[in-house]
Amino acid sequence: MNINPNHVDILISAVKPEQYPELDLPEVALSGRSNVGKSTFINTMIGRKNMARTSQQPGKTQTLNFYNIDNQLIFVDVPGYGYAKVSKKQREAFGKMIETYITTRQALKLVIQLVDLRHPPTEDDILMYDFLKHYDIPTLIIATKEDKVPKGKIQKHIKIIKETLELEPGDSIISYSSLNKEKAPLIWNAIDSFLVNNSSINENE
Ligand SMILES: Nc1nc2c(ncn2[C@@H]2O[C@H](COP(=O)(O)OP(=O)(O)OP(=O)(O)O)[C@@H](O)[C@H]2O)c(=O)[nH]1
Ligand SMILES: [Mg+2]
Repeated sequence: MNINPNHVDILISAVKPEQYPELDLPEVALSGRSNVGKSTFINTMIGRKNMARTSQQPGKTQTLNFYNIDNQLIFVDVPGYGYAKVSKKQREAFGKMIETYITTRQALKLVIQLVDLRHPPTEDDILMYDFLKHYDIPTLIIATKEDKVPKGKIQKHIKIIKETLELEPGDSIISYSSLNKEKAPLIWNAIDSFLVNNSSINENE
């Protein structure tokens, strides 16, 4: 996929379905723990510094943020889970918002679930992956912060993630560093083939 970073727009920040954009484009949503690097991932994949707001403080993203990527697809930045300082009420509201989006959105073609390459997936990561599999959502796992793991240990960490999540055969995992962005073209290819092969999920909704 060839993306022109000058043709990337934030469309809308939504909390409920009436606010989702009405564009006939496939949507790719980002899920993962707070601070795992979802917003940074979007920025580095599109070659823009600050399109999606990032922060060293967890809990930065609080709405579903839709980004029109060069009229080819829409990235949906989603609030992270597992951030202790968010109130119980807010956590429930985020949970509901994400669940509604993932289970009803016809345009959703792929969820990119980000996990931290340094550590085994958390309980929340496992719950999220199981939730996606329960709804048959095609999933690409990106293991972030690859630059913080010694080169010789990367494969071992990937194996632990695969085993802990009990990754399904159709799902792939790619490690990634947003500092060097070396794998961005590879990930674009993976996204591309998911979009070609999975044109319809949630089609009965
Ligand atoms: N070293 C390194 N740091 C990263 C990488 N990706 C993200 N970070 C850093 O991790 C921190 C959190 O990144 P964000 O992109 O804001 O995380 P997020 O998942 O969007 O967080 P929420 O919006 O709270 O859910 C920032 O300080 C990033 O610079 C990476 O590949 N390598
Ligand atoms: Mg974010």
